[in-house]
Amino acid sequence: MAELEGLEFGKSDFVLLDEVNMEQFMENLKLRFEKARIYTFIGEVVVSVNPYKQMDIYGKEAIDAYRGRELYENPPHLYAVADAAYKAMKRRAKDTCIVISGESGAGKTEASKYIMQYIAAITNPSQRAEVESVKNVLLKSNCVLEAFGNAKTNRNDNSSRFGKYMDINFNFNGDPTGGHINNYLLEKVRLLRGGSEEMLGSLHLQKDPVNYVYTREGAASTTSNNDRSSHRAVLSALQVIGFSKEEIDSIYRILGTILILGNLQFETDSESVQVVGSEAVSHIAGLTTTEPDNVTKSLLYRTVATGGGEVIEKGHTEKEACFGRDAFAKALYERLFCWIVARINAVIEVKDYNPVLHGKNTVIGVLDIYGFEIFDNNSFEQFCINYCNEKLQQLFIELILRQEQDEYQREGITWRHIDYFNNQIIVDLVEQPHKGIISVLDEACLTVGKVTDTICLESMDAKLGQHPHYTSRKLTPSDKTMEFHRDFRIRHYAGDVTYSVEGFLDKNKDPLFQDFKRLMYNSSNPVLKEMWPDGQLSITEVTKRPLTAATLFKNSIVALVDKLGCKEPYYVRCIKPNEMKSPVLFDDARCQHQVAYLGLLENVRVRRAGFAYRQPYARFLQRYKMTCEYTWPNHLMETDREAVEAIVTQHGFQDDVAYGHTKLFVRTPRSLFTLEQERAALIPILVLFLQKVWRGAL
Ligand code: AOV
Ligand code: MG
Repeated sequence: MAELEGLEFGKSDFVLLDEVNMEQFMENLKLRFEKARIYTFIGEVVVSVNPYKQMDIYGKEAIDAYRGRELYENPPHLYAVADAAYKAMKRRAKDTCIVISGESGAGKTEASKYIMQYIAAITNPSQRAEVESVKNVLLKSNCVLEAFGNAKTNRNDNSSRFGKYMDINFNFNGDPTGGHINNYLLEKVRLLRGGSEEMLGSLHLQKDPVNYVYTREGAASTTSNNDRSSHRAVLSALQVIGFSKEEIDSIYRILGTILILGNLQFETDSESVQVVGSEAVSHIAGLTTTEPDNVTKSLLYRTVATGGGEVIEKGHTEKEACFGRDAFAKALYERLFCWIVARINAVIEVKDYNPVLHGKNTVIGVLDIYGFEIFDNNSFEQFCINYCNEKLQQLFIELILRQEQDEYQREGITWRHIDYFNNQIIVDLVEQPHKGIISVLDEACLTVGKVTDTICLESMDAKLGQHPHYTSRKLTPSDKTMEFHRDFRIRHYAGDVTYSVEGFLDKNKDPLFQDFKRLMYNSSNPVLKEMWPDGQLSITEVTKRPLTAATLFKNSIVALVDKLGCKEPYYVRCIKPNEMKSPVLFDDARCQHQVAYLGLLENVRVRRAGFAYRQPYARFLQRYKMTCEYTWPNHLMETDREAVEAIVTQHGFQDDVAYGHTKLFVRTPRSLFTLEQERAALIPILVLFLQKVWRGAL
């Protein structure tokens, strides 16, 4: 392996460490961060440390340097992995995927954007218009999805509140022909600021987000100049993607409705619940093109079918009305988001692809999902997010191991097993049928009668009390940091998280009164109607219990993992250097914790204990033939493999290698180092020699 940067920048591949231990790993990681080398390889995996400052390493020059090159020819970079994934796809017609993982704020979303930009930059050299337009939509979709799907949290100012998996389809030329986005949405509600006075006026909105209950919390710290230009960018992106004027108008109307709903209040006079003031209702009716009376009715009553099949209207209590209002607002937002994704998919979907005519259609998938998070108060959303991260860690373990094993087997080489923590046990704790947390939750949601969060927690304690990764305060009353009866704790691969069960059942049921669905379906705005197809069912038809939120989420993540599992994976492992968003602070303890739970040390060990380097015989020969008299300038042996054997033997590291069917495997980096050094020393001599030849001196 070539050391392409000076040693003062540390080792560019952790595999090159003299010894694999935490101390050396951290020393190297820190040194590189301090020298603004934010990327380091572990073989083909890129470890990235969030620089928290703009880096001048993503421009056209960098793109040109990485395009079509091998990993070891350039310093570590996202572009190197992106190119490797692209080459595998193009040369070997492999479906590949790039999985970006790391905790909240570690730099996943930024990395995914650079990767997309790189792929866009290196494809379609002939600038064919239809390919350019696909690329444009793929790139612009990011901006729109971020606007609607990201929000400020304690851990990240631009935190992804949805998971995104984007497939990019390529034709046999290696040019993008389309794509598909899968979104994994969880947390709902936010936005505003930056709209024009005129637009806000027509939506009956005020300019300052502090005026809205739903946006008040996040409103304080952002600067409005930025917001204005971001808003413009989103609008123009929507137009480029092909949203019509009516559609964009509907999007704003829905957002307006949500904000007005958030401020809408109820009061109870003598016997019945009323909406406070009449303005809000008429604005909502106007924005959603529905009848004000119907709006009021859906807010205050629910239609229920009695046992005898009779349909009656039941008035809400004030509490139920508030609950219904918030559920409605959230559902509006969620459906809007899903509709936007579906709308983008309809534009980028590959149409009329004929494999006979066009060759195999291959795919690169890019996964950018919400990272592992721990807040002061963790709820159902964090539970789902962290479960998702467990699944991805499991996949990493599976694939990195499996990939190595497969390769050794394919090449006829014996494999030595390396041990590491397998988080399958935590995955099981959450998702196992009948016993896992999700199944206990679902059971509680299905039980008729009053099941509270606390009762649910008790049944979790009963079923899971013995599990080594589960604790509850009730079971260990000495633990003062947890609240009696209300909390449970999971020992995640990335750390302990205490979840408050409060609200778990409601969030899992995620109930929305049918009346709202019907209200929206009956809107004369076709966009709204399209978002609420289930509103056409009459009350007596709605009998089947919908799947719970946790089960839906689990199913979608299982499907995602299946999808990733059948592709050739490339990994970017992101590390957050500190909690301050500081570009200069390297918090040793925090970083070491991440290195440990991400299993990076084990990753290095697997890579080394097996064979750190492997190269097809022909390529090895090409690079090193100048270092051996029997192979320079050309060898006379029957096969490349024999020629490679000659090089290896001449340099005396025959005990350090294994000969596979098509590749040479080298165990320790040192052997290659020697070769590289010798090669480097020979190059100037060679250049002199060639210059003389050219000048005719020889
Ligand atoms: P995340 O995606 O991993 O968190 P982001 O990619 O949003 O994290 O990164 C958080 C912030 O760190 C960004 O808004 C940038 O300010 C900064 N940052 C990250 N990577 C870079 C980079 N390569 N160059 C410059 N700044 C960077 V979450 O979505 O919360 O899990 O759910
Ligand atoms: Mg993100």
